[in-house]
Amino acid sequence: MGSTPAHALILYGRTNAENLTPPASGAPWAHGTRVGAPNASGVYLGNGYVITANHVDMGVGNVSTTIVINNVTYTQNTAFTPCRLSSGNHVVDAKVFRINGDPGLPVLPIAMNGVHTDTSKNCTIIAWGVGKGNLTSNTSANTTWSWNGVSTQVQRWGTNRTEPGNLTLSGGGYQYNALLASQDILASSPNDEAAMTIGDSGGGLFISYNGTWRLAGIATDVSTFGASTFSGNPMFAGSTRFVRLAHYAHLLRFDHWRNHHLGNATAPYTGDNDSDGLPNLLEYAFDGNPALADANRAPVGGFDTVLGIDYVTVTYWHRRTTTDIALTVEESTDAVTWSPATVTPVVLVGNSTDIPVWRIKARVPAGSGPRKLLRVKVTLL
Ligand SMILES: [Ca+2]
Ligand SMILES: [Ca+2]
Repeated sequence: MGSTPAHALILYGRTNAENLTPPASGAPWAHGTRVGAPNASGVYLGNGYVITANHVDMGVGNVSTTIVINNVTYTQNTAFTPCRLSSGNHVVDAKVFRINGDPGLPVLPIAMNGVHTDTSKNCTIIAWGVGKGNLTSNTSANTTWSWNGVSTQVQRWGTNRTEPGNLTLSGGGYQYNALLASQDILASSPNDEAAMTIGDSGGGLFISYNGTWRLAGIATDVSTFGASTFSGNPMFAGSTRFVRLAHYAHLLRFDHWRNHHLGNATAPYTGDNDSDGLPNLLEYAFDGNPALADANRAPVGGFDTVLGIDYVTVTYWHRRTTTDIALTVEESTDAVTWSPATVTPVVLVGNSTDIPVWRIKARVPAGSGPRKLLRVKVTLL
């Protein structure tokens, strides 16, 4: 594939001063996120998590210095290492990171695989990239605009339509299912027809299902760099590729995970189909398989002595792309009253963006009492 990072929207029939306010369609404009600087886009998922393209440069130290959501600037939560999505042998050009603070926005629905058709659908794209530059070509077959400078970078929306068919993209170290949107001047709303530019990487593609807007794609790359061509002829029209999020949302959300593994998005939290003693919610948090007896995913207790200090420990797996649970270590002396423990975590497996499942040992000083108990508590947000 011709792979070039997508970085804002160019609209076929509009100026850079248009489509800068929430669209009348109700598409989730407030969730559009600026990831700067360097400049790119993202989508606010809820619960303090933002999703963007994995290839987006977060900046020095993997930290974005300017995150703008709904006109408010946030800082990145540096206690959470940004975490890439991967599933089976698919290495996906998408990652999640966390912010400090609460934008007060609801959890954004995501298209569910096998439930919400995402191909051949009208969509709205929201992102922060540069706008239109000069008209560089205008023939009977196609119309091309160059991309403008960073001073035109702003949050903008446009529309498009996803192409039919299954598309798997490979290249640049990535492989993933993708959605494709091409720049068609014969579209139903040609003036709002959107092409993506530099700064749009990580922007969201949204589809409305019976009035509910769902995130369906994360922008990853464009067919041509530096200029965008609109055409009524597919041979000439440029295009943008998106991570097809329905195929990976089971890494992000418990209902999608249940749908993916159990064929039932509302399977009980406490269900234990594989009789391995781990209920569904814990299988999700610890990256277990709810259809395979894999009790080795359960937390394990132990003892450590470090520099003469005795610790009790609990070692557990954590799928870090989960955006709808909180995981805390609690301690007790009587197994009746539990309180949050002050832990020293040690990452045994993971500790990088590219390893989405970490194995973590949490140490708590044993103290002088007769006993101390630890547990890992998983709360669905
Ligand atoms: Ca189980
Ligand atoms: Ca299991």
